[in-house]
Amino acid sequence: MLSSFSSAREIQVSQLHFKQVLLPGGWSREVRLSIADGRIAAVHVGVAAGEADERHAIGVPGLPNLHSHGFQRGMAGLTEIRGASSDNFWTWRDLMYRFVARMTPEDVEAITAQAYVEMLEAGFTRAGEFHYIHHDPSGAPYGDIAELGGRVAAAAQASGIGLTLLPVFYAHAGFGGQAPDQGQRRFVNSVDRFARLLEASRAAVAGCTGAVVGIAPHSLRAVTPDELTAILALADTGPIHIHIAEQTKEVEDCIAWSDSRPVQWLLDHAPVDRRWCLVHATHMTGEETRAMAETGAVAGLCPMTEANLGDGIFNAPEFGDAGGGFGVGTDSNVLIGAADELRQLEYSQRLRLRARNVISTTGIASTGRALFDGALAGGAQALGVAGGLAAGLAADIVSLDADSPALAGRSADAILDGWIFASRRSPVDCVWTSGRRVVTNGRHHQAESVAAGFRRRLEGLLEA
Ligand code: NGQ
Ligand code: ZN
Repeated sequence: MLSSFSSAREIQVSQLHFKQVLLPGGWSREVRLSIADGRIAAVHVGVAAGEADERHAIGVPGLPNLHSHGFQRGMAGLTEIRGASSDNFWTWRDLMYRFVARMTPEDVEAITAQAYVEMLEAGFTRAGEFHYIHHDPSGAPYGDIAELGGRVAAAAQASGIGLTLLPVFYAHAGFGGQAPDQGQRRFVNSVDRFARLLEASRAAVAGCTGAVVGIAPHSLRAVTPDELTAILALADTGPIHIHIAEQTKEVEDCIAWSDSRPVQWLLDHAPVDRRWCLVHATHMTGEETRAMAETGAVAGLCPMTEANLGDGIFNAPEFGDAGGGFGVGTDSNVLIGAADELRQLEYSQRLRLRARNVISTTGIASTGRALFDGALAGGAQALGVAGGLAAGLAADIVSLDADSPALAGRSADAILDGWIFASRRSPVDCVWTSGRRVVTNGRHHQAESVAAGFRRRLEGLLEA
């Protein structure tokens, strides 16, 4: 249907009607979302479905995935084998570096596209790509210094997922400016070259609707204080992400270097505020937890990866009590699922505290709702966008299958609890990003061709 008032350029309008939908103010019934030019043009509550409406039962906002390394999808499940001694994060990282060493630009694009298709099928509508493979296998820049950022953008465009690209500054193997090691050669830039990379990255995402470019000092391990100051000066208004306090060894090394724990050091030396996302922030004292919450920075939690890598468990109750906001990320992409991240987040707390319904707003909403609302608000903030279904915002929408057994007879918050805690198969039905439907019946429209490209690339990579 075309709007009648358009003159030179006609704006396409479509109308979705939901029996129940989660709006910023809560669940509403009989709702029409009018979509024009990729955005929600109007929200009408309490209206019967009309002839021009495409009808759906349940609608929720698409969730932001605030932390992804898309390429790591290609090695998912390949590191679940123990080496000669004990296995840990650092031995996993050695294997990851070996995987990185061989990847071509075509590999990066095909693997990232597969990750993004899976994200969309899971109900994520935007990815925060913490992107640090920049150079060719020898460590030399490509002719276009943002070649690989461009490949990530191409994957985002092909899948339709919203992209917040976070070009990463990575220069050292450990605290105190240690020289980078061989496995890190594809990541490394001087501050000057990083400035050029950042400019080129902004150009590389030009074709992606609604793309945002932020910056990401990789970690306090990989960036010196002077470099941190220098690259923060290059950031415009976009988000700033950093890995922090993920592993206990990192905390110990930071103390040995600075006499300070990582989060404490960062809060003392950097202008941390609402633009920041502190990824993991696993190991914090109570004092650090409260101080971080007060900055307004988002805790970028990646519960599935944190479990897979043996990182530890985030101090959620104290952080929440201090008013801290969180979002979730699929990080290593070992298993991509929005419900999975939210469930793991809550279950890790239950196991640690031997309690139930830990991440909840007492008596106000269910745990599923608290997890979903938290991840939506914090994720959007961390990715530099506004989240939720409201007029003027991007039409990033997920519909759920009301016939899914886990949703039987449910309404409102119980739907989210059924999805997150009780679904054997994902109830995600359709997904729209910027008003365009990219998933139907739980399947991405390009799922087959993207998976075929992914398989071809993996066969090449794994036999090499
Ligand atoms: C990453 N992964 O950037 O992919 C890191 C490992 C590094 C996690 N921190 C690389 N989970 O630390 O150098
Ligand atoms: Zn990461």
